[in-house]
Amino acid sequence: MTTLAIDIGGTKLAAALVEGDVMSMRRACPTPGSRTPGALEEALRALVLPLVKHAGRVAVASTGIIHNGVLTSINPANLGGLEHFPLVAFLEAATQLPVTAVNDAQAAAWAEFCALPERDDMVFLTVSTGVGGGVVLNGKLQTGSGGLAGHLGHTLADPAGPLCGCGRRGCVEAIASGRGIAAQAQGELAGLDAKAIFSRDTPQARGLVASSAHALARLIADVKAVTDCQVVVVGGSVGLAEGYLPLVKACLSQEPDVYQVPLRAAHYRHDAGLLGAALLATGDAL
Ligand code: ADP
Ligand code: BMX
Ligand code: ZN
Repeated sequence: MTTLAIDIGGTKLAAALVEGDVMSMRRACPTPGSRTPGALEEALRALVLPLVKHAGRVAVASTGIIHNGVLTSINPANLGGLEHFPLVAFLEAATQLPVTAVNDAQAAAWAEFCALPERDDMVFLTVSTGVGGGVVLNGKLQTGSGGLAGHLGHTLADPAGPLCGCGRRGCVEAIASGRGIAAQAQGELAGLDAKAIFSRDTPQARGLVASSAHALARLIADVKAVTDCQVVVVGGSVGLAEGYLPLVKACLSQEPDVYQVPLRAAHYRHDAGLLGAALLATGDAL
């Protein structure tokens, strides 16, 4: 059966048809910035309706805590201020198909786990609009009793750091994410997004990228201590940006030996969330 996979991120929405690990008719559009669900509903309808007739089910990977089919933002700033959205109920009504939903980084973790040559314990980290995570231990994706498991972007990087949209001060996300990088920019970089900041070769731009990589490397050392995982896979548009992973590797190498863990770029690149949602919906592991 063909799955219509949907990825709801803080910056972009993507959808595609998935059979096995083959993806077709991929479409994407910007995530609307609105505190009300109407704009997201409209964007989702326009994105998925052309694909619905080809599919037998819908599988969603979405930013936010996904529990019992409902999306709750831990950091509403990452979703245009939207705090609560009845994701599964809305998509079932809009498509008339059965719908499953899981957090975007948890979904991507599952796809990336399935791509590993050995089914090692692994942690996936996305550095994108936010910083998300997914943990696979003993072959099982950890979602937690309420969907919160793996929200590693909201662990502490700096108690004196910037306020995070989740209400905590100094989360990894507030320093390392695309939004965090952009929010800290000043002077000639003020108002630019992370993509533009990465393209600038100035001391401030290099400093913001280096702080992000440092915070991520320290998080990875913490993750190693908590899970003893054998590999960490990094995705998201910031995580996959040219030169970023080597910076993270260089920072991690400064930590003591016990915290060292191999780092890899996401095998499925920007499609890990779409594919992982589809795989979880079918119960397949590649
Ligand atoms: P989403 O969060 O919607 O899943 P992305 O993974 O594309 O989307 O992450 C969006 C963030 O990545 C934005 O902050 C954007 O500025 C940044 N970004 C996009 N492309 C690049 C790039 N080539 N280099 C660095 N940052 C990028
Ligand atoms: C935030 C949080 C996570 C998400 C992560 C990455 C919200 C809306 N999202 O920490 O659930 O996994 O961002 O999301 O609270 P992305 O949009 O950057 O992929
Ligand atoms: Zn936070």
